[in-house]
Amino acid sequence: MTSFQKRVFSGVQPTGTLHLGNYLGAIKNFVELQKEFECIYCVVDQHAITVEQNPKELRSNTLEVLASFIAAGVDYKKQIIFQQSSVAEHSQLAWVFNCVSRIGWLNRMTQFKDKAGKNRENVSVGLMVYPNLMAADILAYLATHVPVGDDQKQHLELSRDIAQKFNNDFKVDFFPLPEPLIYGNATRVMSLRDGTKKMSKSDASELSRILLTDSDDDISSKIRKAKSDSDLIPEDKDQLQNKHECLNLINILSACLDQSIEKTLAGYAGKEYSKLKNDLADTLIQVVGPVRKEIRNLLDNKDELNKILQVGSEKASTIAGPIIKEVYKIVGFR
Ligand code: AQP
Repeated sequence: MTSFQKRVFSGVQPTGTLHLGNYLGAIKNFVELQKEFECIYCVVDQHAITVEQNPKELRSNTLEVLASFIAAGVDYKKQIIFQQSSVAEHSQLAWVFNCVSRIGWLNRMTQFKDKAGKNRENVSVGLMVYPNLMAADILAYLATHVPVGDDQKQHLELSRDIAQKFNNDFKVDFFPLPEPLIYGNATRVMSLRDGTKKMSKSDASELSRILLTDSDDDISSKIRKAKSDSDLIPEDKDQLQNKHECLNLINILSACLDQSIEKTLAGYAGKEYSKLKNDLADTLIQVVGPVRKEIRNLLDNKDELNKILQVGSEKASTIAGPIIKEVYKIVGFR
């Protein structure tokens, strides 16, 4: 069994301004992992076009996601940050994986079912084969670890299945089976309007999510209006199981303070929601405020951001190029 060099890969879609779920579920961990791993972070614009995008907005969202990575603390000089569509190897490997992956596997993907809904016959083929492209993103770098939010767990399992099937079909030990890194108190941050739905860029309600670009006033107002109930906050974690909105607020605060849910809950047990909401708003202002300011500064110099993407793409191609050449040899293209 080959021992693979440890390498982190993850991506974020430029489908809109990033929110607290993207930050706490993924990007905060991207920053932590730099201490231990070689990291490759990608703005996955090819994934974004699986649903309709306005080209001008897609271009500006790409720079905003890049700025958000850097503002959150990803070191673009030490790590690789780049745009998916500028490295052709992603599409090249995705085609090979379209032929390795099985339709039955894709049919089981819950994200596809959720996003396609009743419109299944009319959504793009890209939306269905999205997980094959995701496997290609990761495996084009032989990445071993993938930090993601909980919603991407099933796609990661599919990436492992594809890697395994490729290795078996061609009797090689070429691809690692990438491991999901899903950790922290905010692996699934929920909507502020409905504690059973994930916080998402595409939710119709602006009040459902805290954006990394929100002003202090926006943050306070969204948290004040966050759905809650008229009971007092329960004393223990088990009583939170059916109180989705309360659990979400406690989870977010715990993640921001890097402390356990039990410890956070102990501070609010038996109290009204107003105290929790005030403290959460203050904490979020401390967390989001500096990121917002840095995003704004970075977006003032778009030439510099474009240069960072260019350098990142060149570095990424240097790694992916020889790997795809090898894949082509294995499948019999050359
Ligand atoms: N609510 C969330 N809680 C925790 N993690 C989350 N992530 C997304 N939402 C949450 C994680 O953020 C990373 C980037 O996600 P993405 O933008 O590539 O795609 P997504 O998961 O589809 O995110 P959205 O916000 O719901 O986008 P749209 O609305 O465009 O589909 C991933 O690691 C994801 O797990």
